[in-house]
Amino acid sequence: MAALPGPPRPPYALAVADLNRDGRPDVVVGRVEMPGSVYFHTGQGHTFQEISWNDGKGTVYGLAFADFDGDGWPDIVAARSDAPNGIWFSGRPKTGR
Ligand SMILES: [Ca+2]
Ligand SMILES: [Ca+2]
Repeated sequence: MAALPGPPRPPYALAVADLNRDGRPDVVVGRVEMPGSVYFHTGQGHTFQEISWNDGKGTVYGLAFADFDGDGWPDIVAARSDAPNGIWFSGRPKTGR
């Protein structure tokens, strides 16, 4: 097993997508009332670099990916409870429901 970096935080949703389009799958985690994480595969052994995403509100219970704004980069869409659902474009949050 390769442990993902950072302190232990309970995940609630997890998905895999190549968000930075380097050909290596990355891991996206959503949590309960704390920011989620994107773990970018570094390509150096079983190591990952963590970047946080979202505003840490509510509970992320569903994750999906598509290029919603047509810039060629996958965006994160999250289903949440107790917070607006939202699409995160390259780190810039746009929420709405
Ligand atoms: Ca990647
Ligand atoms: Ca995009």
